[in-house]
Amino acid sequence: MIDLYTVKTANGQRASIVLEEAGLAYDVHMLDLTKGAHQAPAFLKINPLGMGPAITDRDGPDGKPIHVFETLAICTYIAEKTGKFLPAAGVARVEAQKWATMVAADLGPSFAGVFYMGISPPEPVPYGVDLFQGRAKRFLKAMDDRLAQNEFLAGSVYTIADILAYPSATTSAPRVPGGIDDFANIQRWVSTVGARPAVKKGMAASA
Ligand SMILES: N[C@@H](CCC(=O)N[C@@H](CS)C(=O)NCC(=O)O)C(=O)O
Repeated sequence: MIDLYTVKTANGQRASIVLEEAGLAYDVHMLDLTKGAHQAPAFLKINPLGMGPAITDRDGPDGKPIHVFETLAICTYIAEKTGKFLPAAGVARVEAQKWATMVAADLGPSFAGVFYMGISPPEPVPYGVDLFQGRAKRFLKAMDDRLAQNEFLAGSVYTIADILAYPSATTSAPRVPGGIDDFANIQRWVSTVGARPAVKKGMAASA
């Protein structure tokens, strides 16, 4: 059994989608950020960074419980535990890791930057908003070009790169003007990925 500590954002949705896709049983614990649940001492023992999502796998390596935080690490952990959604070797594995890292390290933080510069402060910070919107658009364009040539981000197989990217392209992209309107290949991919029953359930679990 896995305990999922989630949030109602793209990051939380990534974690619940990968658990649904893997077909693992999990209990949902919703973290209310507005009430500081992510800073509670008990949660800091699970994720010392004080951010959601995180998971506790009661049946981790060597049968011992393990805590996993950071969405890229959560998706990789579940993929390796189940042998699903991360090819074992070869070009598809490298591509999955490249695009999964791009989403976690570049695209997601650009949307976070738009939030911290333009949505959460009492007065938007124009330089920051322009910077992060521009970066988000640049990374979306790269994704769109990739999806023009490939069904999925890693190539012909659905992987954790798609699982990480889907909530960014749906929940977060409206933070930039036009969202994904100019990106026909991302729209086609959103339709394909969004039709998967596990993706629908995973999105609903962190909504
Ligand atoms: N790099 C982290 C980002 C996680 C993150 O930013 N979580 C947000 C909610 S979407 C959060 O808990 N923020 C609270 C805070 O930063 O204090 C990941 O991929 O898991």
